[in-house]
Amino acid sequence: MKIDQVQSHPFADQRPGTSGLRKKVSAFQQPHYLENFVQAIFETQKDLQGGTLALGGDGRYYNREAVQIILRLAAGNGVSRVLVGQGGLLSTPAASCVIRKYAAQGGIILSASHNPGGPDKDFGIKFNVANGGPAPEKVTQDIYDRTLLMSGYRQVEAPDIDIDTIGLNMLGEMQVEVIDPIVDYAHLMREIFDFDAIHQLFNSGIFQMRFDAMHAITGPYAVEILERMLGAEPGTVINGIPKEDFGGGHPDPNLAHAQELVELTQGFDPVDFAAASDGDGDRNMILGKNFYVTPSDSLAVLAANAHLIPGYRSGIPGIARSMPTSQAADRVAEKLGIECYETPTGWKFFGNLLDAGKIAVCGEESFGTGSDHVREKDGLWAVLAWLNLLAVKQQSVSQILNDHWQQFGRNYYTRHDYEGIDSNAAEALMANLRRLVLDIKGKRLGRYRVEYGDDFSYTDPVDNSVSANQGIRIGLSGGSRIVYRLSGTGTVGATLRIYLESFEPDPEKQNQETAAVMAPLVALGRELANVEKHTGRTEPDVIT
Ligand code: VG1
Ligand code: CO
Repeated sequence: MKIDQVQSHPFADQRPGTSGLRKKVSAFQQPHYLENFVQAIFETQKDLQGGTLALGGDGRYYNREAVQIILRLAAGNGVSRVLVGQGGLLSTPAASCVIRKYAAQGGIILSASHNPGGPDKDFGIKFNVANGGPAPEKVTQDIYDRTLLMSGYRQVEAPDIDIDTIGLNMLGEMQVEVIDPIVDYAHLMREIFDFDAIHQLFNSGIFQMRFDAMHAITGPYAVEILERMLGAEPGTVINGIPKEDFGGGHPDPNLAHAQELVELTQGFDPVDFAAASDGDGDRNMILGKNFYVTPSDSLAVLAANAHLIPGYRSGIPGIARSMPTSQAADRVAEKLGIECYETPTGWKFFGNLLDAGKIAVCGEESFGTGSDHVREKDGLWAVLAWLNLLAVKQQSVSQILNDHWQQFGRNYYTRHDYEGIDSNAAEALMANLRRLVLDIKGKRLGRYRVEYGDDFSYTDPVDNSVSANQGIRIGLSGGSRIVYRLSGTGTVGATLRIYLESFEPDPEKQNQETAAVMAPLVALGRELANVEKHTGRTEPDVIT
């Protein structure tokens, strides 16, 4: 089969962010744009030559076209086998599972995660390495550096492959194996969790659940696992058919964007348990009857109770949380006598810790929880972990949380996002904060004393790589904290995130409204950063 050498020119804006390269669909549709980036992957990741690549995406607009483009490039660059999810689909955690199970040398995941999809919305591409996890910074830097030198790419000249039928195809010398995107992942879940106990819970007649797939990738996975394998009643999964534009919404499982689900946990005859996942299936939101579990608390609860789940029966060696995630997990680690690592935002920083066996459970405040079963955060894994706990403990979600807080104390938590602000203004705000924290230690701020202030720098304990400038931390007396960082996943302007937490050891005070408890700290956070002066905004766009 003929291999074309196509001439192109470099694009200056292909630096991957927190989780891959994300741009408007129109950017990816520019001639050579996707091709250049993928060529840079093949040229820098030499193991893929003669190796196996996993390929799939969250089904958003442009997914199918991108799959065909990447297949032609893979064949042009000497990849010997590509495992493609049927329909071009693979959730992010399923892609990680497939890479590991079939010992692929890497994977390409097409997704902009929780960002909206459609012709004028967002698209994205992520490269995962052989451990199944997001490429570490060294790899994304190599890829980016290569994109700046790109002068052409190699692709086979061939018609589209049928990606809708399971089976083996040839593209030139390269095997294209269209695989069931669900089955390997579902098997892995069955190995980890007590499916019998969860099955009984669903059959008890007194337990009702809804899972909101938000018109995104987890629909088919959740129908298979929850309804078919575990016997949840049909209709348990809502918005379960993936759409290219996610039904016009943000496939972002939080209180702002999963309103329909939240309502099912409230009012007359609320369900006992509800959960949602995002565009590519790696995020989760956990709700009980009239109850919202913050992702930071969810991580802490799962870590504290991991031994009740068959896959973690013998205990966990350690926990990790991203820096802005609340310190609830630290308290659990302390009681268990294990280490809790604080890493920069983004799942790629957990990879080394997981590979080295230093941790088994990890999470982020941004609705991400996962474990050493794959190397991505995993929405359905978190849902099954909660179901397993509910089945074993025979308690409600709110009882589990209240018990947890009594034992460990409660870390009230909230995050305020200011979206689409001017990039220069955002940079100026952060620069000011960087100066401010230089001598902030020991100062009094309202009722708090500052215990430390810095721009977070992380030294990976496994390979000693250093990641600096990962966000401003201000640690306050009594376990409170304010954290500032700019998002690395947006596609328009800048997004400022302010993360706030406040510790409450007194069980009598652990059932207050989060907004009321956090109000003084929120005000302090805004003042310190001069948010209004820099951005003109008085209120955040999203509060989670
Ligand atoms: C956000 C979250 C981060 C998460 C990342 C990818 O990044 O804060 O915790 O890992 O999204 O999640 P940022 O840079 O915008 O704050 V996903 O579900 O988009 O793959
Ligand atoms: Co995601």
